[in-house]
Amino acid sequence: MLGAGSLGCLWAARLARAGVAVQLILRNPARLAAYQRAGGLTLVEHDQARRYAVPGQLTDDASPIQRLLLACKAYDAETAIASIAPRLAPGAELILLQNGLGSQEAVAAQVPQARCIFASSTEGAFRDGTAPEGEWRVVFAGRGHTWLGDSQDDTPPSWLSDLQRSDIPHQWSPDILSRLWRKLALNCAINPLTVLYDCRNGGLSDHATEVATLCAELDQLLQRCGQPAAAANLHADVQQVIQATAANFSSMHQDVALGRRTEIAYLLGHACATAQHQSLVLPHLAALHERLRHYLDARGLPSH
Ligand code: NAD
Ligand code: KPL
Repeated sequence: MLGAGSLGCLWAARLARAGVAVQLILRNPARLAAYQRAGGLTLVEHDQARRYAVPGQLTDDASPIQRLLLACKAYDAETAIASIAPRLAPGAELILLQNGLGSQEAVAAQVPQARCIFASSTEGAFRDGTAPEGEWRVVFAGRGHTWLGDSQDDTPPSWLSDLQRSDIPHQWSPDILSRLWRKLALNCAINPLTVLYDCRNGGLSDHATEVATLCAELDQLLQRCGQPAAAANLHADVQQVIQATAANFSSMHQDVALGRRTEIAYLLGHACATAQHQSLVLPHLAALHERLRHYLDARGLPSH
């Protein structure tokens, strides 16, 4: 497991609980020492905390890697994979848990000897930094599902049974790109506006025309990219998500509120870059991207 953050620790704890051999790869001796002082990972589920003594190791450990779960943010994925690339065994398998699009292909290009499996997850977890275990304590905040797939090869990997016995709800999905595009479109229609209007998801019902215009342009983009299934009923789905999550702050809103870098480049940035590449003019999406970039710049947050 490389990228021992919220989602990575959620996966590692459940795998360890089921007896699947898993190790955390940490990027430097200071982080490894801090992890060892914490005595392992703590997973909080239904208000019950349990610790799992998952072994830790450094990126430059000598042992070869056959199977790797990459769970860092999209903007860290290329650097993270470069740090362990020499350790990948021939035919190694990588599961890429990043949200958005763009990072997965960049990673796959870096490690042509490996099979890259893309994942899209609706599970929710966050690190409870206030606890004595600090960042090694992860709260399982939202039940969800994970779709996994390989657009180059439909064959499901044999280790899906490990996810089954670890109670990680999942499905092998030959149309993983469609799933990732659909999630990207939902995130583009909702998240930037919640940041710009500084509101919960439900607050977007006051901006219904703007949401509808963005959905129409996202629909055009998905059609042009050969993803018609990802475009089907997009606007209705966006409206339904806004209602169902009305009381929540979007993940991008939470990042900005906490002064954390967003994954803008792999969401709205990727949508706008793809439109440009396809010579497709989407003025509202481009203007939204520009407004969001200015907003982030003004707060000293990366806008790319
Ligand atoms: P996170 O910030 O909690 O964890 C990322 C971890 O990766 C951090 O611990 C960081 O130190 C580590 N990291 C970064 N670069 C590294 C490197 N070079 N070497 C070693 N470690 C490195 O992030 P997260 O919330 O777990 O999100 C991971 C991905 O999953 C994101 O793309 C996110 O959008 C997606 N996602 C998260 C959730 C969630 O609930 N947290 C849900 C669905 C999807
Ligand atoms: O995934 C989301 C997020 O906040 O990132 C939803 C709830 C779908 C809003 O776009």
